[in-house]
Amino acid sequence: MKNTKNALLLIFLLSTTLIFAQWAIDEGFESGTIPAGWTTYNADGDSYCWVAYQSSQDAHSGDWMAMTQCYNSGGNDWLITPQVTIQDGDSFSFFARAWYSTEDMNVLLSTTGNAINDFDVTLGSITGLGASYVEFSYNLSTYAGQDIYLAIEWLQDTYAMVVDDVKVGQEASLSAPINVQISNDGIYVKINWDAVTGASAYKVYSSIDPNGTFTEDTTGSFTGLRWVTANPAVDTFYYVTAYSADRKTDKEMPK
Ligand SMILES: [Ca+2]
Ligand SMILES: [Ca+2]
Repeated sequence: MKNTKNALLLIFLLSTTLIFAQWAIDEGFESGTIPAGWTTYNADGDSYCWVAYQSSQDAHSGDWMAMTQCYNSGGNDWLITPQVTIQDGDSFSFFARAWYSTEDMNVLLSTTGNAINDFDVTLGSITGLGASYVEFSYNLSTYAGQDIYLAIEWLQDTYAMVVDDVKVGQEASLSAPINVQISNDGIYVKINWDAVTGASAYKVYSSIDPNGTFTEDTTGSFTGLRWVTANPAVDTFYYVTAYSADRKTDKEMPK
């Protein structure tokens, strides 16, 4: 560690931890089809089953959703994900709603095949699902290391059911900024770093005590991957974090 006038240049990295899990399935049906690898069963035998349906005002995201319907009673159609290998911390989540009034559904899991009878684990049995989107989420850590299928079984209550934004896995963690460098010309402190994949914003934190509490430093201004502030009156320590939505990386000090 070397000290320059009014700004400390820190040589060590606080952390290089990088765990990069991510969504194995992240399906909003925006391709306009039920994608290859998915399976549907028209269990009620009528002429309708799960399809991709276009309506921007009814989709949870984008313009498309998965939808099934029945004009009689006893509608029962299955929407099944591709086989997916589960990692610790993974979850299965999706948004669902009735087209109108209410619908029922089972959320099911198979550790074997993707035939209807293979789905012998019931994650949830939902009755009275209303016409506003509800997010359903199930922790799959119990199945870490296993290859599974996940199913949404629609049980008709009224008319039709909608599903969108089906996700299996977990949010990718951002890596910490790297090549964080600091300079101090006696007028300005300038910090720059390499872009972090997936980051939408960065924040700089500072403290006059390296073992003290760092707080977000709003004295400076960002220009892309550079942050500049007036040379502080006292020695100051900094670190940089990357953000995407509400995610935050490990802190990374300049070197
Ligand atoms: Ca969508
Ligand atoms: Ca059907």
